[in-house]
Amino acid sequence: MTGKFEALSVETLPKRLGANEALTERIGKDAGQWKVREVGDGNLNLVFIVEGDRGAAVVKQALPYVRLVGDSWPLPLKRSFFEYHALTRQERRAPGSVPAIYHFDEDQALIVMEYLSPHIILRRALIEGRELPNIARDIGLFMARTLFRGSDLSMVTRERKADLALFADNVELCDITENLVFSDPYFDAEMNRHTSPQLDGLVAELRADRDLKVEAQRLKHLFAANAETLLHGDLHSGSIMVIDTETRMIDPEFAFYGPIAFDVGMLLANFWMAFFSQRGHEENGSRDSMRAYLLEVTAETWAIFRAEFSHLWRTERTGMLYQRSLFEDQGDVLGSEQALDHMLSGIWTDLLGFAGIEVHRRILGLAHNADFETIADADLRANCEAKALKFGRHIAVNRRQIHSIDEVNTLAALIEQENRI
Ligand code: SR1
Ligand code: MG
Repeated sequence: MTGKFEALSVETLPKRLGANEALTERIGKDAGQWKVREVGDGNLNLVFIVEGDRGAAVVKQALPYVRLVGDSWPLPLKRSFFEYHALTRQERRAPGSVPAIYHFDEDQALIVMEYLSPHIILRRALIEGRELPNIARDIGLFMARTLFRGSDLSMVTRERKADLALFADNVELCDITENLVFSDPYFDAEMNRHTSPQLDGLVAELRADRDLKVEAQRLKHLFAANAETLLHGDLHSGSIMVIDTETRMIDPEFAFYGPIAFDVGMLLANFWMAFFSQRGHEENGSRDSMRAYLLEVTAETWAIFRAEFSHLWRTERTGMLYQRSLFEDQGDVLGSEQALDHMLSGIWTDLLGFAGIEVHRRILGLAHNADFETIADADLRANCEAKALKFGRHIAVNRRQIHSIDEVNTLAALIEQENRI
């Protein structure tokens, strides 16, 4: 299928992809028998599950506009190209962590990939109160491996620069993040919304908070100017699919070269939001254990990330940064460890900033998350959101004075215990 872009539909897919070998090999040749469902529940794309007599596959297709908003907001199809290239790199750098790719059609902005079943979206699992045993390990490893191996700590610098140039063209998706995450939440931007009138006072306070606005812009600067590694770019709990024994990262269409701390901060923010939203999903203290679990997951994810990043630093540091010739080869292992500590502590400080801002944008901006949105009682929802906002503000503005994840989690638990904000 080549030529002019045309959006697929449940009805047209079998006819248009019926001769695609990547699909027929996996799901069966008789396209007339295929069952097709459109299941896309994200903000941007079409996602079809196609089942035949031999198996199933996913067909993901970009639309030339933002699905959440409509065709008044055009968005380049090229995001599918970036997603495809990010997935191939992630699979190389963290094998088994993303869906297998069967086929990519650039003209049709379409990726045919592995159907993960019975996996569900992590966000949904956390809303349901499921305590998945392996997510901290799996996501911590994924982040450390992809972020380390996509940087000048590991790559041949010529190849990294070529890759940097390739992903630098993902301008419009970066623009979404630059506006929706770092700026819009802090003024009365057109597409913003929040739980009103319950949060009106707090929202006005945050938008008048000079320290917070300055910090958000410093983080935006870091995001835009620190092309440190190939990021997933949108690593939240809606971009992860799980079963108890397996975790897979999906949807890296926002991939570009940015600061390591961005992916880690976004991800942890989504665990902290899941934590603050639990009160809205519980009956009679039934989520006490889930709350404890979520805080443990944040601590474990960060610990695994640190440990794996450190391991890669010691064993795979082949890039142009902090060369072994300056340290280990001269017997100066302590120098290399000092540099590692310095790097990890920078990532820590910055991830707190990114996490705080991510919490804010999911409550004040355009793209909210189901953790809070599925709380039907607006007063209860606002109460959960207000606590999260207060937490986000604290960790973003005070990030240089916070030195451990236990400190952050103690703060989260204290704020969560408060009755009203
Ligand atoms: C208009 S797109 C809104 C959000 O959806 C995506 O998943 C990203 O998180 C983006 O910020
Ligand atoms: Mg997405």
